[in-house]
Amino acid sequence: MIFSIVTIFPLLIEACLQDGIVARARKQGKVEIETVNLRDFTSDRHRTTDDRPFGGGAGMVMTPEPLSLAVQKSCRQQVRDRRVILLSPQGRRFDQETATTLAREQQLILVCGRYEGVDERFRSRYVDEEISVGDFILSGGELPALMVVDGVTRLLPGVLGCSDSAANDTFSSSLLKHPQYTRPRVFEDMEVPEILFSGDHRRIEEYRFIESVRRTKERRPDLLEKAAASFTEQEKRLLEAHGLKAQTG
Ligand code: 9D3
Repeated sequence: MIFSIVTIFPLLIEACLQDGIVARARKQGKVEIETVNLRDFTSDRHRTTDDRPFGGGAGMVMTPEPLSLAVQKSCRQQVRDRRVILLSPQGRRFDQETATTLAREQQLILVCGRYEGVDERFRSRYVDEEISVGDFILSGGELPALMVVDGVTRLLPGVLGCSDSAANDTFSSSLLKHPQYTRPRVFEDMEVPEILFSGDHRRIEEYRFIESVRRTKERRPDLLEKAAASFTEQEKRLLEAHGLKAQTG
């Protein structure tokens, strides 16, 4: 996978890629990440990347020429499966399914928006897909682009070791994680649930499943609705015995 990140803040991007799983994958050559400085594609003395909106109004708009030149320069010749992605509040929400789909591409060109947005003509001619990371206001697309790099990179072959592997529990994908404990056995007068020392792995899995459902119901009922569709009859009985009614049929 090649990521090309078009931005006016290449140092911000590089700073975030110095540590962690993505940095390791990059050093090992499992992913290539290049930052493309948008200002290198300007032609005026002040290296301008934005201008006032036609029709008036507050805020500035990113001009199309530097963006198009930066994207064209970033396109690798040998690559066949490539997508140009604009990070913008108008995009579709980034989720795990999107990450999985994007992980199949050979190159992702991530364009970080700034100011009030980009000129529509750049968007319509060069952008394949717009992505948002959630319903809150950020000051630009750089942090969202890093989220896409992180979420996609950890899905690439050989990037995760088996210990931090994607799916450990049977229900890990659809429910929130159950409470977890490690040493010490007593911390500030709080003990670890006894069941976890029982050695009875079937009952431990049941306990974890119940706690996962409890948390998901409390915090993310939207997730539980989807997950409940694939609960087995045995799981439904177990939940009912613990006062947790399965949401759907
Ligand atoms: C009309 C009011 N503007 C807010 C002051 C709209 C607006 C423009 C530009 C809001 C945010 C931004 C900059 N944000 C992004 O470029 C962005 C973003 C985000 O703000 N939230 C979630 N995902 C993303 S992806 C890119």
